[in-house]
Amino acid sequence: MATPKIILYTNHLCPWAHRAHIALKESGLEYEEVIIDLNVPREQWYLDINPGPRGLVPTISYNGNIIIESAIVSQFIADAHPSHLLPPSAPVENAITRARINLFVDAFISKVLPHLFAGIRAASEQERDAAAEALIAGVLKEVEPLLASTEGKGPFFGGSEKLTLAEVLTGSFLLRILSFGKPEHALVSTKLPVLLEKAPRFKRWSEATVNHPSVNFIWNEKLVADLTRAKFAPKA
Ligand SMILES: N[C@@H](CCC(=O)N[C@@H](CS)C(=O)NCC(=O)O)C(=O)O
Repeated sequence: MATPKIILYTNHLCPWAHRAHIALKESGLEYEEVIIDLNVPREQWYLDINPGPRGLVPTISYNGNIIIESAIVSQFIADAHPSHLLPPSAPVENAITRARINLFVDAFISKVLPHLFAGIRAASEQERDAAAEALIAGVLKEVEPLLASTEGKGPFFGGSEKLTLAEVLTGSFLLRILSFGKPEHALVSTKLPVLLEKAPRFKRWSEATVNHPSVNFIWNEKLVADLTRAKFAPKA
């Protein structure tokens, strides 16, 4: 296959755009990067590329084909360049693996992630602690059981030794979950790191994921924490 020409329109502080970086890096694909300033209204040229109401990031141009929405972009990359991230959809065992990854990511995004944002926006200590408790409850009920296949095997989804699409789609959020509760940021309850000890599979999986170079190469913990506070945390 000829080397594709890929342009990634992105912003390194956006967890959704971050997914595309992980997918491209882990697939070993070269790409040109265009940073979109999210602090100013999008220019018309970008709205022409990504026609949604707000001109979101990420967008990729793949040999001139425009693809938007981070999950679709990441899946497209994994489909167009088959690798350890995601098996081709047939035979049926592969389709089952793909369904399991989709279910896992859906559980994480819908049952765990909302409590991270609730913790950041909480107006009181009590609300922050309640959000951390709800986050760990979501992990224990929805995510920990789906990580049973990592027991005694590789740390990534399904017991893989290498990243999978599951980590591509969750890694940027895991970076935030594991760092925002540190005392130096205290963006969510500082009890969160202790609470996460209750979920040993999640702990091993999430730590392996955030320590992987394809996941953390654009991550700037302090900058993201400071900007997240400025944008979302209630003003004192
Ligand atoms: N559902 C979209 C969400 C992308 C998204 O919300 N991106 C934000 C940045 S994190 C954005 O571009 N916001 C536009 C703005 O802030 O003006 C995806 O997964 O790609």
